[in-house]
Amino acid sequence: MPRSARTPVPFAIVPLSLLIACGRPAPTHSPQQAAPPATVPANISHGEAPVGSTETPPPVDPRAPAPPAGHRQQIRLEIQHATVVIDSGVRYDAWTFGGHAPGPVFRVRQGDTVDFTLVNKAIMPHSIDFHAAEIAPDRYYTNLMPGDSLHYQFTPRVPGVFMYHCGTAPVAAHIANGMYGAIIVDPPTPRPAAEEFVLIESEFYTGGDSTHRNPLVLDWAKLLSLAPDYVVFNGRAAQYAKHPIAVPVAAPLRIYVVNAGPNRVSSFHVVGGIFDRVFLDGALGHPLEGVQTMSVPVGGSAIFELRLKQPGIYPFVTHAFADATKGAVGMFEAKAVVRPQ
Ligand SMILES: [Cu+2]
Repeated sequence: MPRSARTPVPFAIVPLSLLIACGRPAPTHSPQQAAPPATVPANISHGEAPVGSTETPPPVDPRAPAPPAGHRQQIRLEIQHATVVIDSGVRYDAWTFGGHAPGPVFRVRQGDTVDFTLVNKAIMPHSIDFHAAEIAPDRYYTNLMPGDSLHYQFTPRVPGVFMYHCGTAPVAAHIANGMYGAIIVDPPTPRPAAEEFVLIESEFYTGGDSTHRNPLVLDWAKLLSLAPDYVVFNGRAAQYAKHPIAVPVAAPLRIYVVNAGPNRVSSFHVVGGIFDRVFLDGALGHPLEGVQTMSVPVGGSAIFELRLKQPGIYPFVTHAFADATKGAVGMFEAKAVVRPQ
């Protein structure tokens, strides 16, 4: 649909809290303000200003990877220090799995053999902790020296979506610097077909060059104060507000949400929707039903299923709105499916 044909949404029906959350760009360096913003910037809003375009893909594809073939899954990860973009024009000196923060999303099946290799191409020790595995940390989650590699196998027993992260001390610094990702473990009988997305919530605590000429770096004092500058989905502030995720109206949606933290609990919510089912970690046969908002603890996850009943734009947020204001906001754009005549 051409942008000019988009039906404007009257300003009056947009909740004030949402406008504050969506309208204010994430702070660039010094988030502590004495008063909330009095005006609504025009970059992310509803109707009266552009909300982005689904014709422009978001920086990070939120779609879940396809289920794998076979029962032996090879996973190889390289640890790299890399500069990543955490907001428009804001670069961050990250520690990563695979050059990006978050690292790649993996998908395996319950009972598969995961054949895992980790290679440390960074200049300092790192490690990896798979929440989907049940193995001895002192044998497998050990520090890997620069240039070294590690190889082992594990068999995921519990279906769900699980965090992985660097476990090297101080763990908070390694996670805050970008060392986390997600692995989906499918049950033996696949879940019903749906449009599937992965959202990894995390925080950035930034210090360093306030002019942004150089990449920002971790501010340890902010981290210990639980005061992030950015709270983001998939590594970048408000990217899916600027580039809404197109979905068919009324189609089944499944959202795999992992909260990497390292500090802030997520209160995941879709404005205009009610979750038909929420699966907490491995609670495959015991979903919660009819849920408006669900906490996703740091280091935890949940799988959300819902349908967006009418065409329109549906923000998703952490309903802890200070964190949404800092970038943990995105939008689904539910569109009618045009079938060929
Ligand atoms: Cu690390």
